[in-house]
Amino acid sequence: MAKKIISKVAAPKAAAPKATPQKPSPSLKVESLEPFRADPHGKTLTTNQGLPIADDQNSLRAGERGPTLLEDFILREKITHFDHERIPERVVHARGAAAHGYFEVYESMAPVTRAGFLQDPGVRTPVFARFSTVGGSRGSADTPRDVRGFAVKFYTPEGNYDLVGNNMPVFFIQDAIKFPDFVHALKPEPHNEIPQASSAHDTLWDFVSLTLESSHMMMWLMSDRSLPRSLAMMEGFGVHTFRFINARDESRYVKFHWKPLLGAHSLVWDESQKIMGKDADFHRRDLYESIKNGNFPTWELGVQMFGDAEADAFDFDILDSTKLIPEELVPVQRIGKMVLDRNPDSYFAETEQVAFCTTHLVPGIGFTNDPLLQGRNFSYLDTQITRLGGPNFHEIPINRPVCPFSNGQRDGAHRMTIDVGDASYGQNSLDDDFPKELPVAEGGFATYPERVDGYTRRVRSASFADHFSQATLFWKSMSPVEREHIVSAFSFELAKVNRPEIRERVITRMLANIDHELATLVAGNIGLTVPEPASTNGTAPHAPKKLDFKGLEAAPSLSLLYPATGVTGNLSTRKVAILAADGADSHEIEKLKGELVAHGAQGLVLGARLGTLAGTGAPIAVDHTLATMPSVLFDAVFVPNGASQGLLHSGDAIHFVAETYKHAKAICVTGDGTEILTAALAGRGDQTAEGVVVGDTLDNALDAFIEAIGMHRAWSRPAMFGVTA
Ligand code: HDE
Repeated sequence: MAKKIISKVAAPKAAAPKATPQKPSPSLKVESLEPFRADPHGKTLTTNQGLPIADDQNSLRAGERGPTLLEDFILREKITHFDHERIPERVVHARGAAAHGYFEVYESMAPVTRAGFLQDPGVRTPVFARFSTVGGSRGSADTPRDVRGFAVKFYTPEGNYDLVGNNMPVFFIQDAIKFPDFVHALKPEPHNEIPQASSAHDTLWDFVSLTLESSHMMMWLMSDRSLPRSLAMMEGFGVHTFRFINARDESRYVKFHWKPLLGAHSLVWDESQKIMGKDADFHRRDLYESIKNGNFPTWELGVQMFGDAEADAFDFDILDSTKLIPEELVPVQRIGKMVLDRNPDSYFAETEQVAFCTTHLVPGIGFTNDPLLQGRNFSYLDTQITRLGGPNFHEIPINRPVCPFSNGQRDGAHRMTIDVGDASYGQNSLDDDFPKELPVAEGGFATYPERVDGYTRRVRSASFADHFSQATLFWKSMSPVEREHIVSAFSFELAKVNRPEIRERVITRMLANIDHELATLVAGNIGLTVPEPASTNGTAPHAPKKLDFKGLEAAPSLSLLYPATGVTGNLSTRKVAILAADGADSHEIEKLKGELVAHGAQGLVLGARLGTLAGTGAPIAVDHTLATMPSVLFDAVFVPNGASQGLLHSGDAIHFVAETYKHAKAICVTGDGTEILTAALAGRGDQTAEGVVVGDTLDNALDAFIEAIGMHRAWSRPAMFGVTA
């Protein structure tokens, strides 16, 4: 069936997460459909009023060496604009990267929702997705230990719908009134603005050890989920429970999920820290390059749907954002897919100015009384007014709905629309009462008529009282290597906390109530012992009773090693370093590069210097120097036959292979390339370890190497030199 494209944005044919790179949508087409997208090509340089400029190199002076004249309005216009180029960065989620794409539903969801964009598999709805870190400022690095924002704007014919989620399914707090406290504790400390983009400091741990509702989320934050390998390799979650409402006004609850086709995969902490220094733009570069190379990031939209009876049967409250519903209890149904296939042309105009609001809703989707969501529904509109300078931010091109919009709102800073007509109020007789309301039956929005009853009180529901059961469930659901990483993460962060009483409080009040082994291991690493589980903030009793998840002891789908979560075997967007020197086997290098491209991956030749190397056949072009591209920026390394003489004296090359081994990534050496491996392992690593492929020639090593790269990491590989990854 021919695809209908419902907007100004051209969409490509189909997503190919693997294999053949695709061409992004041609920008020319986009430009002709989006008149505000300006291309300077072929244009004359002018002032903002259109005055052609003859000299933009020199300001107007009285005499060749004299003072600059106030009369120089061209200079003043240019500098005045420059002086005002910055807007306030986002209070949280300041650092982000984004892309355009489309969403299409697999089959009509009409039985459960009347949302227009979820009705017709023949329609592609344009989207703009922005990913972000939370704590760091706009100029901070991409790979700190942090939650990632996952915000998607759907440009539907019924208005913009924003699904503003994260890459973790729960949150730190239960009530919006705690959000400023949490963010103040997370952000750099107020007296010296240290540390940047890091949770490893006193105020954060002070807050969470006193606000134990954050226990579950802290487990996620200390897990590998906070270190995504790439933005395209992370899951997304709507977090709150929302509603689907169908044409018969029937409602059911829904939790939203984004499932990456590349699988969810993570970096290791040592790597993440080094990447912050070696390439602070690691994630945004990967997103940009993947799209440029035609390897379009793709997610499936999943929903967990359930009714009141199921909600009531849970031991926890579905309105509590510190709880998730294990997929093992309510399966995730995949209902459509999102493909990101076009990079923004202007970071500022698009990625920075995009304004997400949880209140940007379409008919067929509704809120619940989750107190966190209710607070967010106030916050997002409010924050945009400061950030984007007034109430007309919906007129900025990236925020404009693709459908007509009309109402009596007028004036305000940066008003773009020139409204025609005498009446800016309703009801009016002057303009025949236009714009008119649309009855619900014809598509007008109606809030779901939920019955609400109760006394006006400041109270936390008793159904929100348990803070540890799901944290324990998470711990029990982790594989051994993920548990090791969680222990290391807690140990690292607490070792950075200066006040001993805070360190102790985390052990006794939080970890001891989650799992005794976890608490003991972390305590041991920071020089403490674990007493009996201590009493908590008064909401949970001594040694709190654990909730029952219908007998579920663990939820395997939460582990990154669960096959449907950490999908393996897809090499798309992976980067492989080829260490080369004069004498390297040109044929092997060409062959590997070709094979990688066929898998949607890339092989890049690294040498001591730029230029070409004398290979055994054709000259070998060096893509990058070893000094600029360290191992942490790659997924695997190949040392071809013939390169060893040139590389053996290179500390960078030996370190490269050793570090790749340490981070449990795939290694392939052929012929005399083994000498580099031997030098790198220095008698302490294991050449037969998982993910290390040694071959006489590439021909007999290639399949095993491709498989090893597709595995993401060789977790069984023993830690080298006693340093864990
Ligand atoms: Fe946000 N959050 N948030 N948040 N949030 C913002 O809005 C807020 C929460 C999330 O790429 C702000 O435009 C409150 C949960 C994302 O532009 C602000 C509360 C989740 C983004 C704000 C929360 C999120 C934001 C800052 C607790 C996951 C970035 C700038 C009640 C479900 C969107 C802005 C983008 C941004 C408030 C909690 C996700 C201040 C008050 C839970 C992905 O309005």
